[in-house]
Amino acid sequence: MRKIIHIDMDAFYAAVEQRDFPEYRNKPLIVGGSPFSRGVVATCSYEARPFGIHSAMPASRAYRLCPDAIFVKPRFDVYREVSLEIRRIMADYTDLIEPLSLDEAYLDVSTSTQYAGSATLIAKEIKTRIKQVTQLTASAGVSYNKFLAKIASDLDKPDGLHVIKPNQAIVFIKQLPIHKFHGVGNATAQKMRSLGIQNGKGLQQRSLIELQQHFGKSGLYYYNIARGIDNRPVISHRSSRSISVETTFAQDIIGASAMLNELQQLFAKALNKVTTKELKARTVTVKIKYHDFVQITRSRTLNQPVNAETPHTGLLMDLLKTTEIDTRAVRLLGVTLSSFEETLIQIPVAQTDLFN
Ligand code: DCP
Ligand code: MG
Repeated sequence: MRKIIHIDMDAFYAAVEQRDFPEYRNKPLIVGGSPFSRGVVATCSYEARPFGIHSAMPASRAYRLCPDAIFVKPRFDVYREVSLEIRRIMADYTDLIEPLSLDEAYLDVSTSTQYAGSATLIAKEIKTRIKQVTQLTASAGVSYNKFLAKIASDLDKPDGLHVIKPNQAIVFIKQLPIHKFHGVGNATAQKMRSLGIQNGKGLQQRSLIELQQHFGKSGLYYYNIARGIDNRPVISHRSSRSISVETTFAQDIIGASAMLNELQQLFAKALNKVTTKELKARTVTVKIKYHDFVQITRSRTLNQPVNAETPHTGLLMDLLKTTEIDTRAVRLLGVTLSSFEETLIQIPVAQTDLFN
């Protein structure tokens, strides 16, 4: 049986702003968007939540719900700094850390030695140290798999610590409303409700074949999580050696400009994934599958890691020039980023000493 912790910071961007600007404390604060713009809310402070404001809501709507709210711009550099601070704390307990975003990560502490291997006490200490170092609160979920740990971290927010033990899992899942299942989006939740599945109990009552008929490949995942089974490993960024995104076209495409347009989007997606994992990549590979399934790749390794400022249009074009895209139709395009450098490794030793 594994021991998984999921850590998620509370009202992350908003909490950082309230920490750095005391005048925002105890007030409804909205990060991202402005009252009369078309932007959206990135997040809001807990004081703003009773008004019904939440992430991804149009800022104009948030303003109507709470005209007294303070709107501020996000400061991503600061959030990234804090994110690195919390990752460094986590790294003292395990190498198996899988960040999902700046404020969230899974930890597999199955073989950790602190507190005689008690995941609950380790989670408690991580929360305490995050508070000491960043003055921010985090919520932790502890269980024997990712699915349950992630749900648990949400249950006692803010500043929560919730444990779901193996013998509690089935009963817990039974009462869980279907939209709270991670991996069940709005559209799927809607579909499940239309099938009479309201909660975990409803899901438990469906056969595997039924679920596969309605939800295809995801059917097995739903069948398993309804029974508290989730064997997905925690994959640390250290263990990933490349990140790929690809797309197969409904209709084959032909010609450099159509191709370039697609590749730019794939590149942006891949770069986003790499950045989320706190990695930097130096090699860009383009994959092309022609209409007849013949597949080629072209790559280039740069001296500097790629980032949003990299003149990638020229780079992608250079790679395309050595292919037959102008004469052969293409059914699939992909971009892979590799040759990783890890952001965490670059932290000077003197700084890490702070945590010893
Ligand atoms: N975020 C965003 N856009 C979204 C969702 C989130 O920009 N649609 C950003 C802002 C959040 C951060 O990511 O502060 C973390 O997202 P969470 O979903 O964990 O939300 P919070 O940490 O803000 O609140 P909670 O306490 O509910 O976790
Ligand atoms: Mg959060």
